[in-house]
Amino acid sequence: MARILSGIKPTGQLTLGNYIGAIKNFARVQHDGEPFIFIADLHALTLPIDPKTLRNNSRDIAAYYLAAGLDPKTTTIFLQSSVHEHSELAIILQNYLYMGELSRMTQYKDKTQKMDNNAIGLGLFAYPVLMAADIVLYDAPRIPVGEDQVQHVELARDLVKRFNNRYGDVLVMPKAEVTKVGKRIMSLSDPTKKMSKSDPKGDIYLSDDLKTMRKKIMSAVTDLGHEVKYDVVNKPGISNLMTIYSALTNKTMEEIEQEFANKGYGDFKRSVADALINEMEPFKARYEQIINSGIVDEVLKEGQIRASKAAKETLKRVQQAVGLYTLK
Ligand code: AQP
Repeated sequence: MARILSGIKPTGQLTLGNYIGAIKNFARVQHDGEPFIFIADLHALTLPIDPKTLRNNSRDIAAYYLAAGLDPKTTTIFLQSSVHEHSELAIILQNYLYMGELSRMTQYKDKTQKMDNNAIGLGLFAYPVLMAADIVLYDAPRIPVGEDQVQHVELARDLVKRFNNRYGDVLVMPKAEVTKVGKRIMSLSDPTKKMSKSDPKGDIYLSDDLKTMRKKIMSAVTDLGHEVKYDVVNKPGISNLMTIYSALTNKTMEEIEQEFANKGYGDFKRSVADALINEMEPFKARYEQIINSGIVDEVLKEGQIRASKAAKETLKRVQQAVGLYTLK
């Protein structure tokens, strides 16, 4: 069974974008591979974050993974920082990615746009190096991510090509698998922008209560006209709500257009809100049960053991390939 690798950064409250683009997708693919799903806590340090918030966010993500149905018996769920091989491999791999490549990454450019050069940490610049290490450490060919992370996976592919050309067949070539529906959920207040943890405007948070979720959907920005039609260029707001509805109900865009053919935006929004509540009510109840039990730490401990075992083997292979003198 091919390995699957992905994770989420505990930088803030998870959004509906993280749920549809990542978590729900992890739950879907978990049975047709051997998944390693982690909490990317080292990546969360690349911008200032309060230590208590980071700790709470990290536990939260583990609980959300479990609430979404990830089965810890078959899916290895772990904290990135609990497997020291991630950092060790990154130190080696940083020599195979170049400054020019790193400075062209969209996420780096976006995040540093308004920052003073003197305040940009090396970690933010080198983020894709650590992410490449995360990916190759588990010999995983399958990397399920939202669309915004594809560029980083492509860079990891360049690195693997470069590394293997020099040392032989050492690293497994990864490939991004983008969620079919919901690869980029947009902000509800500005549907031309990605719904993002770091930009709270127009977000639905998984921590929002059900009433707030409904209110946010009902007040989402829509477009001119009254037709429920999938047209990203001319109807970005309605198209975004259709994507959310489709991801929650498994209905195609054509089916949704037919369902609301003679109805207005109000009716459509009510149905989107109903579908969201329908899914979030039991999901949030499971989360509450999990977060208030000892299960999160148990799962993370077991995950650390299993992930470390896999990571050690790859790190050793890389160390030997580049000529580090490894002891038995
Ligand atoms: N809006 C989105 N639509 C679909 N997928 C999304 N993802 C994030 N936002 C959306 C996917 O969730 C996974 C984890 O993302 P991440 O937290 O590691 O990175 P991110 O996407 O860069 O995070 P944010 O939300 O922009 O906030 P910051 O940067 O502050 O943490 C990924 O698979 C991502 O594609």
